[in-house]
Amino acid sequence: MSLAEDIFRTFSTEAAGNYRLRAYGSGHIHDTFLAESDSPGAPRYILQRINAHVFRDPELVSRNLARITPYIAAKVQALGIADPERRYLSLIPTREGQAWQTDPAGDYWRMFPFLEGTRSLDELSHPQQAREAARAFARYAQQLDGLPVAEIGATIPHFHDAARRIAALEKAVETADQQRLTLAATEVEQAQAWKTRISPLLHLLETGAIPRRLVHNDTKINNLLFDAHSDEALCVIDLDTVMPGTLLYDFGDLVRTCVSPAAEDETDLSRVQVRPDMYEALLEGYLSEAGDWMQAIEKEYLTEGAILMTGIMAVRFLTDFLMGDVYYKIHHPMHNLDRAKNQFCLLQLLLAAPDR
Ligand code: ADP
Ligand code: GN1
Ligand code: MG
Repeated sequence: MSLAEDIFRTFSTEAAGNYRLRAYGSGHIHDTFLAESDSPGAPRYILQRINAHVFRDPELVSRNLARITPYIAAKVQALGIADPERRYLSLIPTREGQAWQTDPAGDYWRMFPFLEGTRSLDELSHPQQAREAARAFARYAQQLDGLPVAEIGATIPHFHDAARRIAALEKAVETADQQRLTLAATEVEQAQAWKTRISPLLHLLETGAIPRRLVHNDTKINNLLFDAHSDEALCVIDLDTVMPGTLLYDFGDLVRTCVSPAAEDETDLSRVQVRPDMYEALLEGYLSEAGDWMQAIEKEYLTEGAILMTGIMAVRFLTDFLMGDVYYKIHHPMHNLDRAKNQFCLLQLLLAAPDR
């Protein structure tokens, strides 16, 4: 029996039939498994091993999750909407009643019900999906608003700190092998230009003029589950980076992953585009949930978030390439460089977009 199967059996499930596990999803970080039974109608589950290289304190990640999931569930239930179960993530406890399980190697595992009748999208095809996604992530930030910041620890300190990301790139440039450095020379220059461009925004973030609050911090579009048969956005997932940040991060990462018809690793850069209708739908959808809880300065600078986050991702992919691919899962040797080129291309297009 595999380790994942052993771990699966430590969680409390209905003992209906034999479960089989297989790798699932297109996330870059955790090891995600879908558990399916051979008994028709038996519930399915998502089992995940937390990536301990990325999350240095997996116990904190697990504790945060055990705090956040019931909090959001209660908020969703209070809305009185039909079928609330597909609209929040919940943890399946272990047979001993714990919110997570450790294995002999010291890794941390958790399990969720598989949210049936949902789908995750890597690219969007209609503005209606973009509007829905933006509303869902804005609502999620609003739901987090009442959770005391002090109760949630920073699972990745300085996660979207652009100055540190640039510093890490500069360090990687010093130690990278010559071949990788030559391949990445243009992108290293592009990173420096971006650094200059965002300097006024960084000042507003550093001084706290743009407020820090609990946000999702990883609003990539495949971290949202849509209804399988409609464009309705149902459930925000991948909650490990819920921690203090700014709304610019959430809106920005959403723009980064929704505005182009091409995936973030598309190598045909002519396919990377800023679709104006998508962009408008994202902004309109996000602001439609803004209400009083969002400050004027947050609304004013939301769109700068796209420049910030697209640049941060470009720099992170580039740094990982120069470091020898130590962070993101890659599927071929140039994968991180391809992602970086794609994101720098998107960044240039966003900077040139007339209505941004
Ligand atoms: P990663 O941090 O590696 O991106 P995620 O938590 O985002 O991990 O999970 C990876 C993918 O697994 C998601 O993009 C989604 O497709 C799928 N997934 C995760 N949790 C669930 C769930 N509870 N129900 C259905 N699908 C899920
Ligand atoms: C990672 O976990 P996933 O695949 O949703 C990364 C994000 C990046 C994204 C780029 C914890 O997100 O910050 O934006 O890849 N998550 C972490 O695709 O580093
Ligand atoms: Mg994910």
